[in-house]
Amino acid sequence: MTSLHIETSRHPIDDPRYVRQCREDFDKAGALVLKDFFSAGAIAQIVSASAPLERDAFYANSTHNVFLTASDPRLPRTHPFNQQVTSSKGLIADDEIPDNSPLRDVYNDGSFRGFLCAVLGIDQIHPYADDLSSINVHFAAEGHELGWHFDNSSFAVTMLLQAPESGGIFEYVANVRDADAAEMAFERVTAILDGITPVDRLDFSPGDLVLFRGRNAMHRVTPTEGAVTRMLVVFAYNDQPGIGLSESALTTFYGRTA
Ligand SMILES: O=C(O)CCC(=O)C(=O)O
Ligand SMILES: [Fe+2]
Repeated sequence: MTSLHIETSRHPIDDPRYVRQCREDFDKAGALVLKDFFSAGAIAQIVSASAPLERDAFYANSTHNVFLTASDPRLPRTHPFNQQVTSSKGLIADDEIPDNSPLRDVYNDGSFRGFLCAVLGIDQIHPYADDLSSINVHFAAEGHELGWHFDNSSFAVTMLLQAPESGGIFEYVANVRDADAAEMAFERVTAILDGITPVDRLDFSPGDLVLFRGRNAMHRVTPTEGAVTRMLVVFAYNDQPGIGLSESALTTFYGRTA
């Protein structure tokens, strides 16, 4: 148990019984929150190293549809393709994360990667081939939010670094669509956007590890309330080697390609 920064006595990620339980819980709910997964010392170090980077954060074009696709002027304004939501959070990319950050130790840790593979049910896990996508830190200052969307990737691995005073709540509706079957679920999407469908909340605190299947679950983060910025790290991986975002996707998400 040498995994740096991970509370392995509470979360024995090398123990097959513990791993099986996590996988069952994740499969059942489509989400998994492992409380106090990271050591408090590591979180404190990451927060103090990340907070000064907020002023360099990139703020992408602030509106998009739920599918993160282009709108379609041939369809009615009310069609989900044309319903724009706001995402005003900022981020820093992998190449801005210091080389000595504990985030890199965790991201590269063999036991951690093995644990993710086992829980996600994949054979391999690889970093992104581009220089920007693998580790990102998100910042949502007061009033900033992440609008309703489906992720492009089939799974997300995140850790909250700093909770806001209030707001900044992760809301979701599981199994809205089946992306692999090219299902768009326009009616269900509309009912969520219109506030008709009840939504679930995922409750997590700084240091908790969160695994989430965001491709078929529609989700958002509500606006931060109060003066404390919501800060969160996204650990992004692929199940195939050598995959990077396209230049146009990099430009959309980061405003640059390198
Ligand atoms: O900030 C969060 O908790 C979720 C982030 C998210 O959904 C995303 O980056 O796609
Ligand atoms: Fe997402």
